[in-house]
Amino acid sequence: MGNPSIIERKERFARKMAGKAKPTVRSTSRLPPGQHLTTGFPVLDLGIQPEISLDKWRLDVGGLVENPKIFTWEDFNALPQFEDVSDFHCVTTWSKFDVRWGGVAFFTLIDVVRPKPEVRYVLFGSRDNYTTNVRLEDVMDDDALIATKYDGKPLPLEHGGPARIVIPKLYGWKSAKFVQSIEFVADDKPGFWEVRGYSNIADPWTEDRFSGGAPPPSYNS
Ligand SMILES: Nc1nc2c(c(=O)[nH]1)N[C@H]1C(S)=C(S)[C@@H](COP(=O)(O)O)O[C@H]1N2
Ligand SMILES: [Mo]
Repeated sequence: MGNPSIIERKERFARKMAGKAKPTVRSTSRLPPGQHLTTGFPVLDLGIQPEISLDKWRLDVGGLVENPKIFTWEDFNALPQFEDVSDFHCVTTWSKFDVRWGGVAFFTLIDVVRPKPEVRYVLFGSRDNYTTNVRLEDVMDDDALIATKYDGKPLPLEHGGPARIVIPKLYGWKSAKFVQSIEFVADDKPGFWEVRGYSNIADPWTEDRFSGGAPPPSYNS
């Protein structure tokens, strides 16, 4: 008795892990509308990069799950490791191709904590007090992960280390850096940018940038 939408998507993930599935193609054009390609790796944050030592680091995964868990760094890194290359799209219009992430696949985490059938959304909390929300189906793409590595090396603090979320198919603000909590819930709860006029869904392929269509006052970077 699991969450039916999870079971459905797991098959594709299993094929990818077996090396039998091709990378996800979301459109005929690799660059979503209104985006331009960057070769650097811009840093976007709220002006805070909260440092934490690995022995103090915890990841609290709970909500409507069969097996809530508070991971230490050691526990978390003992989970099966996943590496993947994906594209990253920020709503401020830069996109970066071929970002090589490493860490724990979202599917692996879901296997451990086992969300209940009524779960429909996932809420993320970060150590800079940032929050964001996504639909359960969004973390069940085969390229969503909790990243602890970038380009084969420990994830640098400025990019959200020691661990961050990566959900390539949504605008970057859904990929919480400095993550400290993941909550599986039945009812949605808009996060930091979502309450400030950014789209709840954040799909780059339909240019779903702002709720209501117009830029909120904070959009100027
Ligand atoms: N905790 C936290 N996560 C965050 C942000 C933030 O300010 N705080 N900014 C978001 C935005 S707007 C983007 S585009 C990406 C940027 O990731 P990068 O700095 O590694 O490029 O992180 C997202 N995750
Ligand atoms: Mo962003």
